[in-house]
Amino acid sequence: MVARSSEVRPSAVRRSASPGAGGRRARGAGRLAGLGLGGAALLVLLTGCDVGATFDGFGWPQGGITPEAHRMYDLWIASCIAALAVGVFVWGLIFWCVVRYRKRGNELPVQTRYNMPMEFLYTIAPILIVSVLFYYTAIVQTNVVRTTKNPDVTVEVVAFKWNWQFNYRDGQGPEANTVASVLGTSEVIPVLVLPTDRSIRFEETSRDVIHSFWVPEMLFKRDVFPGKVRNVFEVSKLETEGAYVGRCAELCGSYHAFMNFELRVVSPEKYDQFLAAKREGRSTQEALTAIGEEPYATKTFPFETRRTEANFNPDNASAGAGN
Ligand SMILES: [Cu+2]
Repeated sequence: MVARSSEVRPSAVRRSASPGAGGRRARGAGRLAGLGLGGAALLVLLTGCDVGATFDGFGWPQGGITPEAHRMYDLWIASCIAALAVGVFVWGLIFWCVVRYRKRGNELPVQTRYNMPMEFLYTIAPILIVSVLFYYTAIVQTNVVRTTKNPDVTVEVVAFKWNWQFNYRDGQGPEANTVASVLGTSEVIPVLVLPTDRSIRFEETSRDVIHSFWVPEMLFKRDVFPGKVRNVFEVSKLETEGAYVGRCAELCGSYHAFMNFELRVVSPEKYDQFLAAKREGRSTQEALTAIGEEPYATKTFPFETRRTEANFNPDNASAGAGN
């Protein structure tokens, strides 16, 4: 930076050069900034469950059903709190400057340059903030995408236009065998039955285009690629029994929006019985009935193509079947 001395009045140079008021002010601002940063870092350290519930998750979906979902949720809440803390601190400084240095006459106010504490603060504070956010993001991300050698359950997710097949496997990788399978059709929504309290590995592959496997309550989605790519992710356990809608989250064609499935989380005992029934050759609906579950999806329904003659020939609607 080149000093343009013509802009700086001699009085200003004298005042900023003196170690009195300017130095104290800089130290005060430095202390304030340190306090703000420390507070932000502390807040990031805290998991913000209660705060999140109070503020409706700051826009993040609540009610995750995996430990990984809770960690992602906590990271989001803590990041929001940290951002708000920094925001409030900056707004405070702005308003303080507006009031403290409001116009008092026609003379140009003191022009301060080369204030090392301030310049240092401007540089270090953002680096610190980004470092703290990066640190916690890296920890959570590593946890979420971690895979293990021997998960309790391995399910192969096969996506195709516009439905899903779920293959229960006897091992990992493409060489493992399918021991039971659930297939979605135009009439029946595929129900993916999985147990609570067991680690589950999802191995994804597509038969045609790119899809994306997404259960909103897992707070996680991952693209499903065609070809040799097997996209893999794991959850350490499913915590809550129940039925959850699953979706395709990648625009894959005309009926992408209707490419739904249902995740049915049951007890480990029921899951074993379901799998045994399937291995005996029973249909998914029979196996679900056998374990006392609703045989068909309860959270979503097969899509209606609405392909009537009226859709294709709007001018001849009266001659067609539907309108
Ligand atoms: Cu799709």
